[in-house]
Amino acid sequence: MANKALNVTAQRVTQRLALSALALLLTAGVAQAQTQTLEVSNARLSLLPGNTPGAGYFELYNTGDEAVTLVGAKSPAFDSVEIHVSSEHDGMAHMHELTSIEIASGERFEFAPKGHHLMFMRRVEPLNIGDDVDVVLEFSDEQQLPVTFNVVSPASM
Ligand SMILES: [Cu+2]
Repeated sequence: MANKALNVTAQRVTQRLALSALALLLTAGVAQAQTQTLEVSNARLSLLPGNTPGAGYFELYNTGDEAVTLVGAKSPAFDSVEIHVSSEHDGMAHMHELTSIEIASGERFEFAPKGHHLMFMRRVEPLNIGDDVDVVLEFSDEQQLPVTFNVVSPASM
C-alpha cells in the first residue's frame, strides 16, 4: 500500500517536471520567434554639441504576423530615452512625448527628422561623432530588442 502511494507521488512529480520543461521550451521558442520578426536598420543618433538631447532615427520593420507595440527605450549612455513625435503649427516646430507606437504586421515604420524619433536625455558620458551607442527597444510583450546607434552630426541628416 505504502509503496503504491509513493509511486503515485513520484509519477506526479515526473509529470510536473515534464510540464515545466515543456513550458520552458515553449517560452524559449516564442522569445526566439519574436526577436526574428523585427528588423532595425539605419539606426543613427544625431548629436548637437553640449549637453542638449540627442535625436535617434531608424527604421523598424515588423516582418511578423502580429502587430508589435514599442513602449520605450533605454541606453546606458543616457539618463532617459523618450519616444517623441514632431509636428508643425503656424510655422513653429513642436514635439511631444508618445507612450507607445503600434507597428502593424508587415509595416516598415520610419523614425526620421521632422517625424517620430527617440529623444536621448542627459548624457551620462561624453560622446563623439562616430561612436556607437547601445540602445534597447522595449515592447509591450516585454520583448527587448538591442540596437546599436551610430553617433552622427546633425549636418549629415
Ligand atoms: Cu524630441
